[in-house]
Amino acid sequence: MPKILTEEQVRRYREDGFASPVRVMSADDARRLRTALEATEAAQGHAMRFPEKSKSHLLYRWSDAIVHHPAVLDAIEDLIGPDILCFHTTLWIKEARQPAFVLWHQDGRYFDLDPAVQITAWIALSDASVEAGAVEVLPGSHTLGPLDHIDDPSEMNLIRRGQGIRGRFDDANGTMMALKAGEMSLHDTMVVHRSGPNDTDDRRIGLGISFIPTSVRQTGTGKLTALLARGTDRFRHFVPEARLVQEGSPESRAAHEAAVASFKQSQDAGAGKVTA
Ligand SMILES: O=C(O)CCC(=O)C(=O)O
Repeated sequence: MPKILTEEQVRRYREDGFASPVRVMSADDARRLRTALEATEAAQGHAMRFPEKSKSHLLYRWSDAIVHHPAVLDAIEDLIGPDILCFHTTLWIKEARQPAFVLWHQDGRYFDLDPAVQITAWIALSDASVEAGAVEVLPGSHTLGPLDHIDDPSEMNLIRRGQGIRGRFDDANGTMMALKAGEMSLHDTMVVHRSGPNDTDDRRIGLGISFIPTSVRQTGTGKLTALLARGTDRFRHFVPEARLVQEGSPESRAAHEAAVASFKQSQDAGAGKVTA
C-alpha cells in the first residue's frame, strides 16, 4: 500500500515515466518557502544563480526543509523504497516574461548512475502553469534507453551547456506537468522532457530534487557526494554530505563548495552530457 501516491499514480509512473500533480504542501506553506528564498536573494543582492542554485539544500534552511519534507519523501519511498539519498538539487527559476527554456533531454544521460534509477521531484514554489513554462514530458520515453544529445548553448537555456536532443522529437508534443504552488511532479531519469518560456507576470520557481536508492552506484569519474534523506545507507557508494546545521556558517559554505565542485567536475568530464 503506497504511503501518499495512489496505486494509479505508481502504475502510471512506471508505465509513462512520470506522475503529476502530487500535492505535498499547502499553497501557504509554498508561499512561506518562496518568501524565505526571496529573502535570501535580497540579502545576497542578486537572483539565485550558479553555484548556489546547485545543491542549495547544503546552504539554505528553506531548501533543506523541502528535501526533508515528509510528503515529498513518502512519495519517493512509494517508488524506490525507504533508503533514500538526495543526489543533487537544482533551482529552476524563470523570471517573469523571460524566454528561458530547456531543450528535450534525459537527466539519466549525464548522471552516470548504475542502475539508472533516479527520480526528479520538481516542487513548485510558484504556480508553474503552461503559460509560465511548465515542464513537458514525452510519456513512455523512459523506455527508449539513452539517446544522443548535442550541445547547443544559448543564454536563455537554463542548462548551462545547452545540451539537448535535436531532430527526433522536433515536432513532438508531450504532456504538460502544470503545477500549482505546493504541488510536485515526479519524473524518471530517462524520460524525455523540456520546458518553454515564461509568458506570465510572475516568476516560475521550482526546486528539482534528484533522489536515488542508496543501492545505486556512480560510474563516472571522481567521487560524488550525496545526502541521506531517509533510512539507512548500507552501501556507502557516495561520500556522505552532512545535513545543514547553521545557515551561513563557514562550514556550510565550505561543504557546499566542495560538493558542487565534485559534481561539476564529474559532469564536465562527460562529453555530450548536460550540466545544470
Ligand atoms: O524546470 C525546468 O524548466 C526544467 C526542469 C528539468 O529539466 C528537470 O527537472 O530535469
